[in-house]
Amino acid sequence: MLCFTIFFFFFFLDIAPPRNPSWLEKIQQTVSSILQAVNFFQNPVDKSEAARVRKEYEESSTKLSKLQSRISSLTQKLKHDFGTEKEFYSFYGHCFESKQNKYVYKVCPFKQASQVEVHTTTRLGHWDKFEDLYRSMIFSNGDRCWNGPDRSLKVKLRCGLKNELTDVDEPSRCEYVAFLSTPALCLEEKLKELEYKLDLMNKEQPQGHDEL
Ligand code: MAN
Repeated sequence: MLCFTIFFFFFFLDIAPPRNPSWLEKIQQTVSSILQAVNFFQNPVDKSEAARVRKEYEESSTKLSKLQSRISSLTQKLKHDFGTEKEFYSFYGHCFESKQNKYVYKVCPFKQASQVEVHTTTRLGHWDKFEDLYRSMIFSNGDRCWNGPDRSLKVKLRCGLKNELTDVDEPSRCEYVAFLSTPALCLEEKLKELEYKLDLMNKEQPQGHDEL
């Protein structure tokens, strides 16, 4: 007990022990590390600092999860074929509608197509692919037709001043066709027209200039 009292006397007053310093120092260090380990002299916790760090952590977590979901939706988007010149990129996330008699037809490229009658929606097909050298969009595996095939839709694309779905028809039961006018096709059409005109001009030009 006496020894312990002497030790604490030196320990707290931080006075160098007169005799056998290395022995006392060893005990001082051991006890000091034990006290630190059990956090005997607890430092007061700064609660406002803890709250600030927690808030910062929560904000960063929210930002991270938003970025992760953006990355995953962009990854999904980039899996699609948007055409040779990526000319159909602007179709992504858009739907085109056309009213024909009692139905409203809704075509959402890269997603699905449907036929809506007041409150009833019939699926005409899920996005399948482009066909005819990017001149048609195919939607297949739609709702089963009674006594018939699964519904499907072929949307024929043509050059137009604006995106416009027209002429939806059902030439064979539950097999639908429609037209979509779009500026996305006009560049290619214009180029072909110019190439054709150039070709004609070349053919019409008189031969034998080099001989002059
Ligand atoms: C619904 C619509 C029609 C289709 C019939 C087939 O009435 O989807 O377009 O021809 O079902 O039974």
